[in-house]
Amino acid sequence: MIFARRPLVIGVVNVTPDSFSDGGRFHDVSAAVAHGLSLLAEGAGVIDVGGESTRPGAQPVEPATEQRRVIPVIEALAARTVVPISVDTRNASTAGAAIAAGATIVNDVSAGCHDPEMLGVVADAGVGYLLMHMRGEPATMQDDVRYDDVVAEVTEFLLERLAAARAAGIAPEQLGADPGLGFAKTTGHNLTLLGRLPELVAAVGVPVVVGSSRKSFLGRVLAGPGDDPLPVDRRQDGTLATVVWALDQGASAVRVHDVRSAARAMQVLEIMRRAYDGGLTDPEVAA
Ligand code: PMM
Repeated sequence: MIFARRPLVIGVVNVTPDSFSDGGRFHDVSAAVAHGLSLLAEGAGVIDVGGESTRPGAQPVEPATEQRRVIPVIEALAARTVVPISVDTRNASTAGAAIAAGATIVNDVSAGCHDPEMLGVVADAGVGYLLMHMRGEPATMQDDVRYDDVVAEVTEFLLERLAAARAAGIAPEQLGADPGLGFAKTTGHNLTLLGRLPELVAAVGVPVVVGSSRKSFLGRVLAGPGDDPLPVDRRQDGTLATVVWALDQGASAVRVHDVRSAARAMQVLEIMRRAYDGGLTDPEVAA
């Protein structure tokens, strides 16, 4: 499965009018395709195309609308690259249409809880399946943010959904898991999940993907005491810190909007890892 080829930077293309981070910027097909191609040039190892905003409080989008947004973009990108295209959807019909258009990964923020057909569609197609932890629906998820031990409870949920995916016929090597930063979690929960990431990685037993990019917990950490959270366009430094941390602490992939900086940070991290292992053989690097 693609996520096992770590480390990997997943570039986000949101074809939505209202995503929190980039809503409206790539809403038409040609802008979204151009953006996807630029993320590929910057080093994305997967392009994740979504047509439904899942920001806290977002209202659901009809699958037909979602498909009108993402299918032409996936078709165009799949025709231009061999890099895997993933579709960010909770809807089985959208997943099926995206697979027919060339997507080889389904990224489901509901982990198969939203649409009972989802696991079967993915199993039949034999594509990758990234399942994420969330509670309820994006419209209501921030109403349910109580945990006794967020790492244990998110891990338990992921294990249960991974078992359901396997039981539905999805091959184990096609699976990835994501703790769902920002989905039904407080700032403290998000930071705890990142801080204790190695525990979660060890427990779930499949490649772990982390999506911290531009999320509001970073805006809160970076704000001065008593200040409002920093706006989305001022969270890049924080994003990069979490990207490096997540990859160093065992994540296989990071899902980001700014691919260039994540890919370059990953490149430096990898060379430091080789140096740590005593494996620097490239004369140019060793000189
Ligand atoms: N976050 C968002 C959307 N999809 N998928 C996964 N697997 N993990 C995430 O953290 C995630 C996701 C929300 O961010 P966006 O609106 O900027 O895409």
